[in-house]
Amino acid sequence: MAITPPEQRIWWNEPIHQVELGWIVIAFLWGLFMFFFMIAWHFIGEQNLSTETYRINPTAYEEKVEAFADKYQVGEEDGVPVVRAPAGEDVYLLARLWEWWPIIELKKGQSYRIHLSSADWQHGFSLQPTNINVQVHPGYEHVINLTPTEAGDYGIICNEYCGIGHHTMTGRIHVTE
Ligand SMILES: [Cu+2]
Repeated sequence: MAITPPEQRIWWNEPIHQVELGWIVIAFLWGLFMFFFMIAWHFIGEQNLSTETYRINPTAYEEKVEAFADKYQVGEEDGVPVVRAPAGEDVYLLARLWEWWPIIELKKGQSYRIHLSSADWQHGFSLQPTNINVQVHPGYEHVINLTPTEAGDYGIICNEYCGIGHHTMTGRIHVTE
């Protein structure tokens, strides 16, 4: 079948079918409801974390993360440093093509200030299996106050498509007793 123009060239002046109009109205109202309910989810679902955010140069952030890793490194897994920061300390995590660096070790019940930023493109910080998601942008340093409540191994995945190696962009947080 050939692709032919619509019978009425001025198709946008055709009357809308009742059913179609009904669905447009429903979708529009639902969109509005979801938009305003985002504020409620901050309180009800403990989602949409509050972060402090600062402007930073991506290279300066990368240097901060490296200094942090050098200072507190306690081991290595698959060539990636395992870093154990003292309780209450600032913890730095870097997103870059295509890894979350370094591997972090935290203690259950202790509070930390987790810093997140990217060295290159936009990435998504998704902590598995919990429901913590933060958009990570180069040039912005986000700080989250975090107190792990359960020991175990947590995975970080990138949930913002960032190129050919996106699916390999993972990281780890170990929470010890
Ligand atoms: Cu990514």
